[in-house]
Amino acid sequence: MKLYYAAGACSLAPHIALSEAGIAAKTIPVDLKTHKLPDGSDYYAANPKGYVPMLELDDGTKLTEVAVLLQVIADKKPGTLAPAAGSIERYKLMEWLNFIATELHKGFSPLWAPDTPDLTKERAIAGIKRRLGLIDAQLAKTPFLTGSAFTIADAYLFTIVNWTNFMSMDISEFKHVTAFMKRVAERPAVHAAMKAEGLVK
Ligand SMILES: N[C@@H](CCC(=O)N[C@@H](CS)C(=O)NCC(=O)O)C(=O)O
Repeated sequence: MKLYYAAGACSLAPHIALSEAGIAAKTIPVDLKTHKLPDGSDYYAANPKGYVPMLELDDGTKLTEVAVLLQVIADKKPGTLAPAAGSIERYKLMEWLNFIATELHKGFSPLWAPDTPDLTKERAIAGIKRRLGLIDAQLAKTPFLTGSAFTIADAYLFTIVNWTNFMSMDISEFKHVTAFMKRVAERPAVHAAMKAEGLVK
């Protein structure tokens, strides 16, 4: 299996899932400025979407979209990182994955562009904080998003909230989210994935 990634990008979520599941994969860095691979070839030729992550299975099948890759990885080790497919618990997990993908992950998009007007940035931050409020309320009840066990939804949440460190966004008002971030960062498999991407020592 191969994971195409960029350090600290949303591809960290499937990287964490692979690490948590103990699945060996070849990780291939993509330069998101040039869209080139380490051998100089064009990433668009491998993945017309041009973005990370992409997972290439051993039979050559290529899959994209964080929420899908996370489930592909979890389903390789049933009962560890996600409830069984078809169960109501799985749909609850998918509800979180979709919320993180569409409401949180993409909510950050205006903040990455250097030419985004300040008002648009302020609105984006307000939107992110509204979503973090909902997540904080959930994490006040349970240590992880769906209960007492770490799942792929937590890997995704951790990855996206970690971006607040890159842009010095103060989220200290969300006490349960900040405690969650610390708790997840201390997991050996999460630390290993972050170390592999050069994000921590
Ligand atoms: N819908 C995609 C979005 C992936 C995405 O936003 N990737 C970003 C990094 S976090 C990226 O590669 N951006 C560079 C580009 O679009 O060229 C998913 O859920 O996987």
